[in-house]
Amino acid sequence: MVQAGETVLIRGGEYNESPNFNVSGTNGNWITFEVYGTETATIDGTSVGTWGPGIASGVQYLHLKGLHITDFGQNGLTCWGTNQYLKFTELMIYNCGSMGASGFALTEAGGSGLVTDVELNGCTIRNNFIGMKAMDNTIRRLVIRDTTFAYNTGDPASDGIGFEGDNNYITLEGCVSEYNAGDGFDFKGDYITIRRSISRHNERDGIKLWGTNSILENCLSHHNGLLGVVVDHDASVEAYNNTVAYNATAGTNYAMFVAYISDPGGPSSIVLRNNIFVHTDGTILHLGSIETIVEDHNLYYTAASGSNAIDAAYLGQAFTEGQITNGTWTAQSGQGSGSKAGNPLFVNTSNDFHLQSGSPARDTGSSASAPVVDLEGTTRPINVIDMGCYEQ
Ligand SMILES: [Ca+2]
Ligand SMILES: [Ca+2]
Repeated sequence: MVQAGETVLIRGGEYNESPNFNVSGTNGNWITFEVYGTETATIDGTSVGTWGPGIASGVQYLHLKGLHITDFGQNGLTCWGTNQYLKFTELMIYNCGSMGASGFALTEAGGSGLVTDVELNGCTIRNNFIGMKAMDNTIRRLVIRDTTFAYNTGDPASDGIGFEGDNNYITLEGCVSEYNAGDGFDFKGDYITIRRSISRHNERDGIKLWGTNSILENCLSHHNGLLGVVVDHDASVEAYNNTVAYNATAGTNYAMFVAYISDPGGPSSIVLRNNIFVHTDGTILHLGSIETIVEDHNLYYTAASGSNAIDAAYLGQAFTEGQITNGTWTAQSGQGSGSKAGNPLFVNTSNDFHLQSGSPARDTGSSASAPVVDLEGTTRPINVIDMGCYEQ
């Protein structure tokens, strides 16, 4: 029996089994299951059964590193509740969940108790029915770094990572969610921070932030089917140095929607600073029921003729790019300091959202609240702060 503080090394090969991890370490003496060296160890559900490996209810201080998990009809990996202090490093979970389940269910129906203080680092969750999910009100203090959610396409609601419900204190850094059938990042809890992350080519929304006290910084949301960024009613979000471009590929929609209309509730609070919005099919920014707003140093560009740049429903007015440029937006709203309209001159409008020289977004941002590094980790500023997720 493995003891607290010990590491179990797993040799390469294919393991046709579904292990139940039911051992706990202690504070400072974690138990680690780690694939040996550069070998590849795959837990393969073929002819094993439907449920992939599980973290047993009550397990603490456990670290899984390097395992591949594939071909389970239910979840590839499941935490069964009342778990605290778990780490998952460089896992690859793929081709799981064909029965309507997930690659990684951080919590699952039938589990019991909160799952808290969890880290994912460098994992890949791809080609599952759903990517990663959690049940309502089951997660606290989760950090996900450098993890990719891709091609999870089981049905039209299959998110890359979707934590629908009241799951709080979650940070994503350096993550990518792409080519999923549903949303890229879908978080409906409070205290959510998404930084230096990319959501692209998902068939529904790029980034959903549904709760209060949330931060979106240095993110890139592009070529998603519906909205680039959605902030719900009763929410509060601060958004700094994001690039939101060429979303609504499935048909006319907004680039960003604040106080989402289909979920009635109280007004939302929003801070928008140093963001770039480019949009080709509809109005760029919808501001619904607003409690407080701070909007400055953003760049707006729409190639849709006749479209407005800002639909300020809370003022009962909409504003064109020209009305941002000529000061009408500022005069009516009291916002818009340093904001402008114009083509940001991306290097490539399909896949490279760095700014060409001469871009109106270069050296025209605000230093207030600007993140100290950009999406790629480049120290900000170079010369003066740029708008958008890249500093040059
Ligand atoms: Ca969703
Ligand atoms: Ca600069």
